[in-house]
Amino acid sequence: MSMFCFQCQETAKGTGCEIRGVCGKVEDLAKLQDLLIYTLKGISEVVIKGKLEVKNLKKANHQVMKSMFMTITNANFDESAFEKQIEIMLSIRDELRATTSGIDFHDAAVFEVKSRESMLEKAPYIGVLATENEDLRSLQQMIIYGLKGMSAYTEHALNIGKENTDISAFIYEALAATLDDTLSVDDFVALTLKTGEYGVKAMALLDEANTSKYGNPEITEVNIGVRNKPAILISGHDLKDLEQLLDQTKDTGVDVYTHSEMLPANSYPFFKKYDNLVGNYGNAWWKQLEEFKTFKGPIVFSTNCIVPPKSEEIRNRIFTTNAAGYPGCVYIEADEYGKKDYSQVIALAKTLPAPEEIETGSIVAGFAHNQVLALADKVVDAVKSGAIKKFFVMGGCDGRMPYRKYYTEFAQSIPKDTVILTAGCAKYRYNKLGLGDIGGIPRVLDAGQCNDSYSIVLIALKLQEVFGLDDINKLPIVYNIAWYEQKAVIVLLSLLYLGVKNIHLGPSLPGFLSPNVAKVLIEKFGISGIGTVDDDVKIFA
Ligand code: FSO
Ligand code: SF4
Repeated sequence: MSMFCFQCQETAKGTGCEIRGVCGKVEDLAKLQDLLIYTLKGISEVVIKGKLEVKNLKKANHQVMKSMFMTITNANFDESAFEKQIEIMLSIRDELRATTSGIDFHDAAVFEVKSRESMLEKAPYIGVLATENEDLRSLQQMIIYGLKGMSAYTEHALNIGKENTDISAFIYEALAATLDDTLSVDDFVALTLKTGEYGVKAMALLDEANTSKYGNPEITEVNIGVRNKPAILISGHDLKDLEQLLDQTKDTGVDVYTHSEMLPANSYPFFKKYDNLVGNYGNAWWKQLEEFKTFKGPIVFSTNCIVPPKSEEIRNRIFTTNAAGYPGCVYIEADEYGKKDYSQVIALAKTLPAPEEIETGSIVAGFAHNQVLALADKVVDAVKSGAIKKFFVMGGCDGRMPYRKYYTEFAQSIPKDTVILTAGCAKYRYNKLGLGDIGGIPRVLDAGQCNDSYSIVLIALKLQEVFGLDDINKLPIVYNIAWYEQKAVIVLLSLLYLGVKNIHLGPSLPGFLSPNVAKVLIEKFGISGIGTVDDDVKIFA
């Protein structure tokens, strides 16, 4: 076995990528990512055992977030970026350790590597499989994956100037715990729920950052057609990047389109002032290779999900920033104030043709919590009158595997008196089906990005309050969630922490769940997989 990774839904055979990642991650990249995580565990132990004041560790806190984010599925394929990040983190670790004394540290807090070769030599001993007990391994990895998702969300919030050092303190606590061999399976089950608790805090922080800066999303018809001007496509989740790109393209004759998880940006009042924000181009992340060919212009990846571009022509048009990276593509660095210079992207756009039309018309977005709560009376009346019988929470991720057509067929097959609440790129499986409305309430209410699952939780809590229910699980809501990568893991753990039961998780249960851990999730939380569309529609109806 040359590598081992089982962090995403598309993991080979549902058990683990051992030769090369289905996502395109190769052996050396996998090793460098493992070593980076190991280094973060070491830093965490120094912080925890050394009782360091997390509030004073801004540089470490931010770099830990970035490092975690870099290792999310298909965020960063650039081995040199990982080598550099490991060096940065080792120097932070050593600086912090130098402030402590008389403490006996784990190898992760003291090991040294001097070169890429020594990094690659060290890696096979510290990866996922180094934890021999499969239940401990399963729980520890689930926690680490949750922390990766959490770090992604807190990094976006930080880019808008909001942070909560309690979340960083928890990240240290949880990562350090994975080095502590005195902890039991029960301890890690408790830590898993605590990860969900901090997941809620992270999503709330990002929601606050986004809405305080960009306003509350509002119902918006988002154009999915094109105009006849050169343009830049911006993908990923980072709204600050979109803001800077729009500021810099204003009056240049270059248009901007959102892609994939950036679609919800069109619903924020702040972004409506930009005439050159045309709308959304294309679909979920996995269709990008096809859609980048017809888009023609430059593409900015503000985060994952990158599909390795096969052609040099497309690689030359891809720019990355934040935690994202791809070898051979230009990386746009922020200056010390977080400002980025997109001039080379804009200059390239001017030399390229306008996007080719692949769709026409519009889709409706913007049903985040504030907007839905503004319609609360209407929604409650529709439920009381029986016009709406049930809500299906179908948020999460999309993916490239053909079996994901389940979600399209499921959305088409559920009764017409039901409403889908969605967030994340899973929406692309059913947001263009024209599923109609119920008394003016669209049957697909799109709350936004995967992190806006927080909005769905707020909506559920509001409905619970309005209907005077003592348990969120008594609401007429069914959870049929799709997952792909680690942001979905933190969303799931957050829902479990909030007491949501009987979540159906598909298209397959995570490969990182050991049989015993899966049993705990099934028995304690009623988690289950999915079946056929026909069977599930009957079960859920
Ligand atoms: Fe999707 Fe990718 Fe948002 Fe993820 S674009 S899969 S869970 O990164 O983050 O929903
Ligand atoms: Fe495999 Fe997913 Fe890991 Fe990529 S991220 S190596 S596809 S398990």
